[in-house]
Amino acid sequence: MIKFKSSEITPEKIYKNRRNFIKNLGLATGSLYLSTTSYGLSSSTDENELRNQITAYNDITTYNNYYEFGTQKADPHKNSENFKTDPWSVTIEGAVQKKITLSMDDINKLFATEERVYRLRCVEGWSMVIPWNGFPLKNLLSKVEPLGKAKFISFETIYDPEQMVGQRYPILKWPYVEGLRIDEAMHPLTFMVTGLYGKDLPNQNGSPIRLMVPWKYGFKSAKAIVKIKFLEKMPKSSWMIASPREYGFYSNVNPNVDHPRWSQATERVIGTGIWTPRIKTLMFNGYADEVAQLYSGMDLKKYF
Ligand SMILES: Nc1nc2c(c(=O)[nH]1)N[C@H]1C(S)=C(S)[C@@H](COP(=O)(O)O)O[C@H]1N2
Ligand SMILES: [Mo]
Repeated sequence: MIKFKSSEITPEKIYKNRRNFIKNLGLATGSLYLSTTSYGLSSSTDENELRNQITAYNDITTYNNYYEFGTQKADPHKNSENFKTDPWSVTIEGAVQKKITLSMDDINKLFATEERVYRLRCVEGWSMVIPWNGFPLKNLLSKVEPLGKAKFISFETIYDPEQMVGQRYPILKWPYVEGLRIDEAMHPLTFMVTGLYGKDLPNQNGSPIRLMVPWKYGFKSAKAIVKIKFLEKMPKSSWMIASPREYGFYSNVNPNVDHPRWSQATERVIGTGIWTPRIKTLMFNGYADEVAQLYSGMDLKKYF
């Protein structure tokens, strides 16, 4: 394998080099949910190639939604530079036998990280493919004993308007809150993210720890989480409070259920040129085989 001085190369080059290396050995990469033949530099507009191509590190880290740091795509990258993520701790509380607080050091010691290459489909109609590092949320949840009456879980981002300029304005109800049903939270695809491209998670992507639920619209994946609560009742997320007719609790990616103001049938792949056609959005963002049974018998137009 070719050796680089680490100062000479971007994480992307290290990453692609490592993946090629792994591929040449004929080993699996741990990216169980995407084809491993699909990265590369092709400019082909073949839809599946576009759908599976890993997004460039630069795009993943400079085109962000993180309203705590501003509403323009370039704002989080610019405004989160000095955000303090150490010390950090996550508290799990609510309908549990005994609440716990874990520091990031505890979390890093307790849970071995793995890589998951997941699609991220934003409700706005764009998508990326991101090589995340982290561990299944269920591993973290197994550290508490939920009470029988617990049915839902909420996730809260840190509230710190001194550091987060966006929280000084009532753009959303702060802190940012999201929620899942317990069975969704316990699903093996539901992931706590602590890194990407094999590096520490950049501040603009939700450092030091964020959620990733790949079959749901991106806004379900709350960033910079400090609190996780077991609940009897369905929590109201910040987006549901902001606009209930546009944003539902489930927010499963669904090409057949349009947003009131635009179609959800197709998506723009970030990093491709403006002339590159949009690709078709897949049911449950392509994860239907794994997750469709969670919603059997449910009217997904009603429970959007
Ligand atoms: N706390 C918080 N989490 C958030 C958001 C936000 O504004 N605040 N934006 C969400 C939206 S709309 C998307 S699409 C994803 C974007 O994640 P990325 O910037 O890592 O691509 O983060 C989600 N998590
Ligand atoms: Mo989004």
